[in-house]
Amino acid sequence: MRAVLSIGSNMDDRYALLKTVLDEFSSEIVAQSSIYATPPWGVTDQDEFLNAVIVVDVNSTPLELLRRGQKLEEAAERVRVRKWGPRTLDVDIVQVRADDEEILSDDPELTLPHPWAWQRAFVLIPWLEVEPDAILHGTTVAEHVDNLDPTDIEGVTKIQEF
Ligand code: PH2
Ligand code: MG
Ligand code: MG
Repeated sequence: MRAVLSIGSNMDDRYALLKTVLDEFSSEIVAQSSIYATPPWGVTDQDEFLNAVIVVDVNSTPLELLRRGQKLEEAAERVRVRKWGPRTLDVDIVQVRADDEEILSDDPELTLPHPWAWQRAFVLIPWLEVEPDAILHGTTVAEHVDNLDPTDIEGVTKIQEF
């Protein structure tokens, strides 16, 4: 099963926290984007985020993958204070594919594909770097990026290799 993960942090040592995800999946990683600095979306009076996208190839179910991500969030001592608020580490499953078929889920704990990814520059621009031709809701990632507001694109800056 192939999964596209969007990861983000805007507290503490953001780069080191994102790196814990890379370390966890090391041998299962198929592709990794650069690290991007992104303006906070949703709740704007919080610090800038670092975001990246990784593609992993795992032998597990989507829910098992979700649990692995949650363990990393717990290890980062993530505290859920406020929706869209500051976080040490967020590991979101954007899309899952098995034999190139997209897996859909309306499980309230894990909606697949991620409901808002197609309109978030902080997900799409890193994803564009690694899988521009991936299809989400019938449209390529590159086309979703073309449809973003230019000001959203401008705010997203590639800062370093992952
Ligand atoms: N995550 C959120 C809310 N807002 N903004 C940016 N730039 N990056 C994120 O990862 C992010 C956000 C909720 O998970
Ligand atoms: Mg999130
Ligand atoms: Mg999340």
